[in-house]
Amino acid sequence: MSRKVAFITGITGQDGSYLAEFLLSKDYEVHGLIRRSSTFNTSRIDHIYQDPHTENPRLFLHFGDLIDGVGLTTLIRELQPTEVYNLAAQSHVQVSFSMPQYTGQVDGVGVVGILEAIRSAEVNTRFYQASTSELFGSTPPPQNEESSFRPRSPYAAAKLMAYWATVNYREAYGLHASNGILFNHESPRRGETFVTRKISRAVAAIAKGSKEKLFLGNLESVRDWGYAKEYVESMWLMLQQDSPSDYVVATGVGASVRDFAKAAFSHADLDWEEHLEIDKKYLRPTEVDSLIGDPSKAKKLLRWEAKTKWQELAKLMVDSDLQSKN
Ligand code: NAP
Ligand code: F7E
Repeated sequence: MSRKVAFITGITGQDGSYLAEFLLSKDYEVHGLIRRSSTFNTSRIDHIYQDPHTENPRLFLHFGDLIDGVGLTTLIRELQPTEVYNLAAQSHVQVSFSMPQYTGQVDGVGVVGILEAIRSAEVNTRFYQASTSELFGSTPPPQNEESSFRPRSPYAAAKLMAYWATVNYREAYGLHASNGILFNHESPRRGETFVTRKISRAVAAIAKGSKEKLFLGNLESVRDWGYAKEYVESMWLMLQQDSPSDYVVATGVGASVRDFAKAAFSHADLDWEEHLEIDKKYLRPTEVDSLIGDPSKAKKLLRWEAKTKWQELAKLMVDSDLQSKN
């Protein structure tokens, strides 16, 4: 049987944790890059981590950082992964306006660093880059692989560099490198400051009586929200294709932030207008008004299709936060 060794950056994040679970279920040996932190930062993967001293451990964690190219080169040379999934990023769009240079270093230059690490380590591997619908920015929907990129944030500008670096390593060096242009995907593991999780947590807290109000910014923006657990399979499918390519991954359905909030409040039998207020501090200097993906290519070539639509997603996230003790 051929070796199946995956290296995942961003394994402690939402997508990294689902992808690690998925690859372990497919009998991969999984290696993840984690950042040194003064507190534990592995809560999303603790349930799949086994003590490396037990018999046949298949998940291994390594300290590193996307901006430490030397460390990445050493690690990649040592591990000889057959698949590399680059999911690490400063992934918060609003935060990128406060930390534009850092976001550029991690999300843009850092990706060149990992591509260069693969090249200089002379490892025979396939590469997945976590690209994003944010690349489309002000281009009106529906957006597909041919739509123009018009980034509207430092985050999107950095991801644009990473997108083209990935394409360039494919063309220049024949690397099996693919961009997954994923539209927003959410889950009970979504970071607490992204809008869907902020809503589901607040709805649960209000239902339990421990909170009164939810403060949000722009309620008009439209997003194509899918379920993260399903989206990680599309990443794997891209690397199983004979040829590398770039794919839009989306549900094809859009809803506004207001729609999502209304659905979440109504699932807990709460009146959204009573609890939702606007706080201008959550408005961004430039906004992306509407992202709705056209996932026809992924459906045709990867035979991948989103199953969970945003209404169901809102319910499952509220249910999970209602059950949670935090
Ligand atoms: P996330 O939950 O914010 O996870 C980000 C991961 O990157 C975490 O493991 C984080 O580590 C790690 N990280 C951050 N900076 C790093 C650095 N300098 N070096 C090494 N690791 C670093 O993000 P996600 O939602 O899972 O998204 C995964 C990827 O897909 C990201 O690249 C994101 O930009 C992209 N994306 C996400 C979506 C979406 O809707 N979720 C859509 C399109 C693209 P810590 O745990 O230590 O912070
Ligand atoms: O905002 C609006 C906000 O932060 C969604 C990342 O995973 O998906 C994500 O980026 C919308 C925006 O996600 C609040 O202005 C209103 O229009 O949940 P978000 P995002 O910016 O779409 C893309 C595809 C990525 O690649 C990114 O990594 O909701 N909004 N009020 C708010 N957003 C937040 N966070 N907080 C609010 O209070």
